[in-house]
Amino acid sequence: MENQLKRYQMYIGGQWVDSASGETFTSFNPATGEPWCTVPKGTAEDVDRAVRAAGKAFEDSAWAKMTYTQRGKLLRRLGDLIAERAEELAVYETLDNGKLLREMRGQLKYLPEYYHYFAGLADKIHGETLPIDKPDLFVFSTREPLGVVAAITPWNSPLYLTTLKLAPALAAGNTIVIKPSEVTSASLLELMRLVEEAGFPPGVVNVVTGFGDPVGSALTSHPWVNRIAFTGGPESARHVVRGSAENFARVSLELGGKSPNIVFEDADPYNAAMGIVAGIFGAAGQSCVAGSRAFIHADVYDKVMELLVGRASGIKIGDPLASETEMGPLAIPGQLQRVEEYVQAGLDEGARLVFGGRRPEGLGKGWYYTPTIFEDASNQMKIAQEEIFGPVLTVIPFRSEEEVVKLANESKYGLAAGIWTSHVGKAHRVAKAIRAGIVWINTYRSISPIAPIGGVKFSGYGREGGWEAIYEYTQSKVVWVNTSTEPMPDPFIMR
Ligand code: TXE
Repeated sequence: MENQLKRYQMYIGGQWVDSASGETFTSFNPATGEPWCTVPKGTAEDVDRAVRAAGKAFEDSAWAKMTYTQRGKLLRRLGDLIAERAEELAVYETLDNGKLLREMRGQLKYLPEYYHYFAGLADKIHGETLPIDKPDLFVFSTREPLGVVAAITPWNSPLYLTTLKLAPALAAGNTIVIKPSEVTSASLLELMRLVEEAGFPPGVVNVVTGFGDPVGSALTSHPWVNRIAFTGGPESARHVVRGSAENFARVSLELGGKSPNIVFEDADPYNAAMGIVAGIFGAAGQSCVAGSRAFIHADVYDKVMELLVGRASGIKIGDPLASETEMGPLAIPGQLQRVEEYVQAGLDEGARLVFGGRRPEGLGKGWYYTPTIFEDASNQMKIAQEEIFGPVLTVIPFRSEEEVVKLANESKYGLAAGIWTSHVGKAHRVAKAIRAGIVWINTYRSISPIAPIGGVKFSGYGREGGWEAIYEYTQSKVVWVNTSTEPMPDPFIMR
């Protein structure tokens, strides 16, 4: 069986290699539950080799000597190559994580925009002249790359979440070692062929595949790593932050959320209902910005629920490669089990199941789950407080703006929020009052390379995307020049 599977290698220092141990692991297709490829099971030794390759490329290589404009050209070329291969890359993502080919195709076709955006920024990274408050001193700052970046990604949107780290890190002149989720290694390894074809010098981009322990932990605690960009769950994030203490590496964390989607009485009920569907059933709820708590004003509750349940009950579940499918399977059996446990917790705590709450029939061995809606729930229940990362929505009615802002903010998370209203003043008031890194008004799950993403509170810190990302991957250096012809003043006082 093993022999028939596609066999991948890792990409370290410009070479395609097996793991130092020679061991591999298998990746499964969530739509069928069948294995489809093998991937090297990386070790701490592989990590060390990759980080050293990245360190060398940063210190002393063609990359280190390149102008920012040249680096921008390479990034642009990579974006162009991704555009040419978008369809194929999208299929690899779907085979690995079970998300709709439609959605992955959309993401992959849009991905080049990120490389083009950061390619454009590459030669606009500059410092400032500082009008210092002392005579005879000319002072300026430059913005410099940080060094070796470690990027750790989850399984839900492998190349998109990699790109949010890779594109700005390279635009700023860093080098990088990427560890993809053990669930979804294939598309990143395919991307490395394009990195090679684009002409990035060896060691600038490296991939070590494998598990959190030992690959993730060896990477985040490696003494040569200067910056860690992590997307995933809070438990692993704690390990990452501890690992970073070894080298005081700068860290950014994107850890998901329990995002509120708020429907006011003056909202367009159809748009609001579809916004809720998009927020929680898009990607089968396996999205860091999933709008998993819907707060609906009591005056429009029945109307919006009718539209919402009507659309959710009509969602076509099935083969993620088929064009008519609207919801595919969950990525891993563990995720399916996690969803089932949360649904049981909701029932045990007294919430009422309006729709779903089971595995659909007739879909073979795939890891499918129905869209699920709970009502009669309180905001304190587990299903309203913990990130489920599956197609499970908790709906709670409200009566006033003040009440809903309090409910929305009563969460340890703070990644995203949706507001549905036709009242412009209310939209702005609530957007300001919500503690989250992203607020969408009369839309949901919109993304762009120009807009930063990131959370507050338990959702993590740091931002990905937008101009801010350049700051995340650079640091300033201040240079003081004495222009005076006078002898040095008293050496025992600060100047
Ligand atoms: O994430 P993990 P998992 C949430 C979601 C999900 C939960 C767990 O709620 O159910 O997290 O998902 C690597 N040092 N999100 O288990 O384990 C790991 O190998 C360094 C939210 O997939 O955090 C993988 O590459 N790295 C999220 C990455 O961390 C370690 C998306 C994420 O895996 C490590 C996915 C360690 N000690 C899940 N241990 C979002 N925000 O989008 C593991 N890893």
